Amino acid sequence: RFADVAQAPPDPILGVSEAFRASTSPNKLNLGVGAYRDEDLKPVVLSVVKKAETKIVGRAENKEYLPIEGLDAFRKATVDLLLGAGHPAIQEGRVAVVQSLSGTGSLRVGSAFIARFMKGATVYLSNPTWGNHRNIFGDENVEWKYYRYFDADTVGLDFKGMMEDLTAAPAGSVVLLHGCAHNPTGVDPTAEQWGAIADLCKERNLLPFFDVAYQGFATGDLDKDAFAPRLFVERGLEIVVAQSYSKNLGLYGERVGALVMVLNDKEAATRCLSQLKRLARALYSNPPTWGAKIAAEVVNDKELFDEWKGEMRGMAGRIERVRGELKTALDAKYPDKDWSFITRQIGMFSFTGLTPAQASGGRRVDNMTNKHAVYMTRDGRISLAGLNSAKVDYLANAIVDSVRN
Ligand code: PLP
Ligand code: TYF
Repeated sequence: RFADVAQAPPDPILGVSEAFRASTSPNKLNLGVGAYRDEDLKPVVLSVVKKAETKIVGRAENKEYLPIEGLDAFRKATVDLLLGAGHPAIQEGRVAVVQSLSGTGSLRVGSAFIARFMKGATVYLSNPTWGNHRNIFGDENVEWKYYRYFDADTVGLDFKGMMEDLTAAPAGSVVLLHGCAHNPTGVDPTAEQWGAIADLCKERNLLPFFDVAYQGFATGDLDKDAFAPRLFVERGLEIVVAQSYSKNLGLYGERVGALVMVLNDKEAATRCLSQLKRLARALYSNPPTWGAKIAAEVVNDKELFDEWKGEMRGMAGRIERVRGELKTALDAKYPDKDWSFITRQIGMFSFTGLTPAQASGGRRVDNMTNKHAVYMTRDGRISLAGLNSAKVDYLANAIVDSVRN
């Protein structure tokens, strides 16, 4: 019966971690998965998370199911974080929110909603984008297409191409936008460009669907990193948002996130929430409790919230520092090449351009991994969260060797 089931390909990102674990090289460096590491390259549990957990344990709460839509204190916290506490949309009751299984699960609930209530709509994804976006929409049989995004020549945004492609998208299409710290390129639109994208979405009746996986990780400031979705709402657009606490609270394995719809009409928000619950009921019934309690505890407690902001600045700051050190090392080793893109890019990643389109066929990435034991994704992305000062010189040598040969 199952003899004909074909082997599925390994995930292009998580497969890198598997290969890293299998490597016996003493120099091996894992720059694949986007998960924060400290200067000793060890995973981090934030101090605010430990404090929140102690408080929650002290309350000796039960393990009852949460409601389908999740923990109320968390739902409030997550919308406050996204829009800013006291936002008119919150006061007017036109925000529908379900706690879901981190960013991925929230995106999937959004995808299921599109499949059911926006039949025939196409989702436009940036080229390139986080690889799982294609699975998330494809598995719901939602058609997806690319819009131009990354310009390899400038190592920046192809804003003109993006606007042309979105202008050509049929009215009623969905546009997937990275709220900040675009994965994998680290290239975000400017404030002015965000304004133009918002206006275009309004004019062409496109639904913006924000993937907010790095709020606080781009600039170290939660409010600045929510600039884009807040701007769209300010301009009267209805938006859908998938939020994740994997990176900013370091809750990766706890699966904490939310799917949020900010609408212009309270009654529509009530009905949409009822349908989101209907979808979640069949997908997983109700979300997990522990991580949601932690996130709610941190966001809703002034002292913990302020401490969290400090820890987030610390994480974003460490990444920014190794970014600068890597650029300095590359400038010194290979001064004829312009490495300024490294410090222009934002967030956890650097898109090194080590494999310009199909041209090198991944040859340069192969050299990085096979010769230098630097594990990274084949699109040329490196996670700077996996780098420390001690390894900068080693990495710079590997990059120069791979670019030259
Ligand atoms: N979206 C983007 C762009 C991401 O980079 C990630 C994680 O790397 C996610 C969503 C979702 O991650 P999670 O499901 O752990 O929240
Ligand atoms: O590094 C990235 O881009 C992510 C990381 O369940 C990740 O793909 C890993 C596991 C997961 C979600 C995201």
